Amino acid sequence: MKKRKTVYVGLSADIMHEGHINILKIANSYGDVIVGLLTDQAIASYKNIPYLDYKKRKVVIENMKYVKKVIPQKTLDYVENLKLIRPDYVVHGDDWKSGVQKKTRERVVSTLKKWSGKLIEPKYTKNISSTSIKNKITEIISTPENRVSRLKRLISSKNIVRILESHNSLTGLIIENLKIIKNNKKIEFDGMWSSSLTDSATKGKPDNSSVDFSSRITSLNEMLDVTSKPLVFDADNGGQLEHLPFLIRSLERAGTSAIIMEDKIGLKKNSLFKNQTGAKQDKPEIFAKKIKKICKTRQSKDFMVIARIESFILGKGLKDALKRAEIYSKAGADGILIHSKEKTPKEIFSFAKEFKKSRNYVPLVSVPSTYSKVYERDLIKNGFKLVIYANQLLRAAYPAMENAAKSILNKSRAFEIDKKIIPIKEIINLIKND
Ligand code: SPV
Ligand code: MG
Repeated sequence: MKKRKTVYVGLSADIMHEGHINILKIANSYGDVIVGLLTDQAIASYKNIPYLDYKKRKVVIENMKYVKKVIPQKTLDYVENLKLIRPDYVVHGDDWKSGVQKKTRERVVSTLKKWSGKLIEPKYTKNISSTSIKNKITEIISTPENRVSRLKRLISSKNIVRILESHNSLTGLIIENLKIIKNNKKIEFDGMWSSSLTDSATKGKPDNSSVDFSSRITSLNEMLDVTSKPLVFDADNGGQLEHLPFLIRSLERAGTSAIIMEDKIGLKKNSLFKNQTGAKQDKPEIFAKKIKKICKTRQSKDFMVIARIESFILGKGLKDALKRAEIYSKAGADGILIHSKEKTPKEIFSFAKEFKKSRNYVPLVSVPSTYSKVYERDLIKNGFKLVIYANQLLRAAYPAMENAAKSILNKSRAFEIDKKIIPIKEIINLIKND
C-alpha cells in the first residue's frame, strides 16, 4: 500500500468554525494531517491570549475526524516544526499573504523548498468570526470563574501584562474595546485596575479608606457588568485580618482576578504624597498572616494575592524591601508590587535584580506613576511581569471636563466647546443597545 503523505496545518483553534473545518478537510484530502496547535504564548506574541487555554483547545482539535495528530507550535513561526516533521504539504487559508503573518508565510515557502514540499492555500472563508460569535464568547469569558483565572493565564503567556486604571463603567469599556496596531501586532490593555485613589476621587473623597469596601465593590461590579477583561483590586492594607475572608469572598464571587494589598498600618495615606510622616509599615510577620489568610480563604488558586511593599516609599531601603519580599512570598503571595515614588525606576530595578536570585521569586509588579518615562521594554528586561498605569484616565478626564465647564462660563453659551467635545450623535450611539 502506498504510504499516505504528511500534511501540516498550523492552527490556534480558539473559536472553531466551518472555515477551519474546510481547511482541515482539504488538508486531509492530501494526506495525514498533523496540526501544529499554537501555544498560548505563541498566540500572545502577536495578539491577545486565546479564550480557551492550550489543553482545552487540544481536546477539541485532536478529536476531529480529519486530524491524525496534534503537536504544540511554540512560536508564530512554523520553521522549527516543519524541520522536525518535513511534511509533504502545508495547508493554510490564503488570508496570510498580507498582514501580520506575511513573513511567516514566506519562511514556510522557503523551508518547504528544501524537500520539495508544497504550500496549499484554499480560499479564506470570509465573515465567519462574526460579531455574534464574539459576543457570545464575551458572555462566556466574563463569567466570574473564567475571568478570575484569566490574569494568571495572561501572566504566564505574555512578556508583560498591561493594566490601566478604571474608575467607572465607561473607563472599563475603553479598556475593554480599545485596540491599536503597532509593528504588525494588535495591542490592547489586558485588564483594569480598581484604584483606591481614583475610585475615592471620583466620589469626591480622599484616598484614606473613607470610601469603604462595600462602596468600592459596588463600583467594581458596575465595571464587571459591562466588560470581560480581568480586574485587579487595590485593597489598601486589606483592613482587619478577621474581616478579610468576607472581602475575598465578595471579590472572587464578582470575578476579580487579583487583590493587591499594601504593608502599611494606621490611617491610610496615599503613597505618592511627599510627606509620609505618620505612615507606618506593618511588621512583616503580621502582614504575612494576612497573605496566608487570603490563600486559605480563596476558592480558586487562580485568584492572585499580590503583596505591595512600601519600604521605598517610607525610606526603608533595599534590604528591608528584600527581607519583606522573602517573607511575603513564603507566606503565599503570587506576586510582589514593589512601590516607588522616585522619578526614575532605579530603586525598583535594583530590587528586581536582587530578588531574581531568590528561590522564592514571584512575578513583579510596577506602578510607574512618578517614573513614567520608563518604557515597558525596560520593565520587561528587568523582570517585571505586570505594569499598572494607576490613575491616567481620571487625570485625563478631570481637566477636560473642567475646561468644558470653564468655556461655558466664559462664553455664556456652549457653542465654543461643542467643537472640542464628542458630538451628541456619537455619545448617544456610544453604548450599543442590541
Ligand atoms: C492607587 O491607585 O490607589 C494606588 C497606587 O494605590 S498609588 O496611588 O501610587 O498609591
Ligand atoms: Mg491605592
